Amino acid sequence: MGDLHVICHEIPKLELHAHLNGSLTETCLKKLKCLDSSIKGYQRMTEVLNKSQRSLSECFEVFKIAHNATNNVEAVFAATQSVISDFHMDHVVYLELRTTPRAGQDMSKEDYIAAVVTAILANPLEIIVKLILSIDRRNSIEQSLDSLNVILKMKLKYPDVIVGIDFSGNPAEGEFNEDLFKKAREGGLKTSIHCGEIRNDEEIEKILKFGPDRLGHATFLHPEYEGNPNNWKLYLEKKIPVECCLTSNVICGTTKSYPEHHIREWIRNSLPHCICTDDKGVFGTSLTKEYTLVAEHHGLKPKDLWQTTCNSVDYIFASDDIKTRLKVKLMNWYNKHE
Ligand code: 6MZ
Repeated sequence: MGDLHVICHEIPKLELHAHLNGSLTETCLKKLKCLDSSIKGYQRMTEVLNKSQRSLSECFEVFKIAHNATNNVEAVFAATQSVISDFHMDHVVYLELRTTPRAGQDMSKEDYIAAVVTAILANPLEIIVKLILSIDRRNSIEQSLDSLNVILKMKLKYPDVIVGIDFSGNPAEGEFNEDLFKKAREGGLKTSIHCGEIRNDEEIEKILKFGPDRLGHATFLHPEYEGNPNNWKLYLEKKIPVECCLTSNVICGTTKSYPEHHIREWIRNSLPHCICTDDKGVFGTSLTKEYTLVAEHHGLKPKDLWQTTCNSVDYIFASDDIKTRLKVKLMNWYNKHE
């Protein structure tokens, strides 16, 4: 195996934690006919973000620009196509895209979801794409229930595309509601819950007890975290796969540095995890970059990265048939590059 960055690019990768509107590049915003002044604002904000650590709340300001650019169905469709194409070019072969259904100019939440699904179904590229729909934590319980009902209705219409539900948004706002996600689970949705992105031991405990299929970030949940040690014990009982997003955590200042990122505990203890981008547009990253960073800062060899990818196949929200196809693809790749 050769040069690290080249290998990281070539490995057929799986992206399991990517927010649609956080993944938009400037090129995509231009295509969406976003105002020049907004694109300049986006450029300025992402440049500032990528030069120094910011607070999470500052990072959340950037999403507003992307949201303004995707407030009609044509733009949502085009944005989805563009993000799928970017991941395909980064050699991602399986993508679980997530997004928060939003009503806008002449657009209902149903229309928003339908636009994303239509773009996924029309995708001609060699990349399998599934959809996870997000509930924004800042919503009231009534608003969240309304979103959930829409999501469940659309799940019945597009059962093969809509596979899961996510709980995300500014972690400083709102709280996890177990009943809501129980209802989602009963409706056939897999659950990926943002957990412990900031210190919040009570919520982490609640989420772990609920037992989602996957956890997003899990930053303040590791053996060296000085918070509630019972949460780590609880985690070890459940061993829920964690979606690790290094650059996002470093830029948002929830992790001090790449070498200190909590992925090291998951690697050291062979705990289930996958490497993800979170918001590749906002944080100026790619899955290839994230793989390279994990290799550089946590001593993983290309074969270990390949193994991490193979392990991730077991955590996806898709059929056994798709899992088998992905494993065959990864095995073939390995045999050619050994
Ligand atoms: C929590 C995040 C996030 O849904 O409009 N989002 N939520 N933590 C993060 N870490 C930085 N990054 C993105 O994509 C943008 C939305 O995803 C959530 C936020 O709610 C953000 O507004 P969509 O496609």
